[in-house]
Amino acid sequence: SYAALNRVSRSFAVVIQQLPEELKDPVCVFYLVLRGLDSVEDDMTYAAEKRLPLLRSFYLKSYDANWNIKGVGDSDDYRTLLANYHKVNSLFLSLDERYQKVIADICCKMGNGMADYAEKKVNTLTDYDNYCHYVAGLVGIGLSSLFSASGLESERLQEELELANSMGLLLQKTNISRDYYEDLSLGRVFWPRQIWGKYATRLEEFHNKPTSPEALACINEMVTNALQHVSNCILYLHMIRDPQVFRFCAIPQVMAMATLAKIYNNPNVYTEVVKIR
Ligand code: IN0
Repeated sequence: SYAALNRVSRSFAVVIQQLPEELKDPVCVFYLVLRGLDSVEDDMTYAAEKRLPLLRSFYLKSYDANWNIKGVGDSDDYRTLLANYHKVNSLFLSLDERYQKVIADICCKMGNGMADYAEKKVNTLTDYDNYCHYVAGLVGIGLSSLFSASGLESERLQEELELANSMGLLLQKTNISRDYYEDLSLGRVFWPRQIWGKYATRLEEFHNKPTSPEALACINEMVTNALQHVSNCILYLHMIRDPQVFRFCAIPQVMAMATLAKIYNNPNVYTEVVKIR
């Protein structure tokens, strides 16, 4: 499973491996299960009649030590992950039941949310927050439960659902803001119409006129929307006691902040994928 982890995530694998021993396997499995679910969601060449039911039932597959699926996934690494998914399941089944329950419960909620959103568009700011809750906020909520279940963090952490949700929303909104060009090329739209509709009648207009005042005002509003979650993220990080758990949580947030600083007022967002070093 750690080899699989290294394949699907270059830098984040290192961040997981520095966690306290007790949490390494649960978080590694949680991450791979979520990546598996993502791979199903993202493979638009996989027919919706099969993809949506699989998203909804994906959490059950973890209990089947032999389950895998071939030919699904939008990149070689993701196809490899799903084709060897039985290995993730055997590590899942070796985990303490408390951890299994948290992982399966979040996977169930997320898969259903993804399937619901596959049919509808992100129009309002409420839609935007709801979609991000399903794909990222739930990750924060699940991680909090794993941290509390390990005894390394307080019982109170898993009750702070709003703070944990904000941790995921800041990361996901940063990705969505940064990935305008990649998502547009792939025919997917995650920017809420309630924001971009103030500055254009079609989302492609920004790509054609990246330095226009409207295009810059729009990326700036996307960044400002993401920044709303910063104070909750600081409050969440403040509750973490274990230094290794703290680093695990803080590193992605620091990278997100650096990305937001880089994409603010940056016309290159509209013509390439802007990456931080
Ligand atoms: C994550 C998050 C993550 C880490 C630590 C604490 C978190 C608290 C709440 C929510 C999410 C938290 O971090 C990873 C980071 C990552 O995968 N980085 C990639 C780079 C990239 O751009 O893909 C890398 O290879 O380094 C993250 O982005 N997500 C994630 C997924 C599962 C888990 Cl267990 C933790 C994805 C997402 C959608 C933002 C939640």
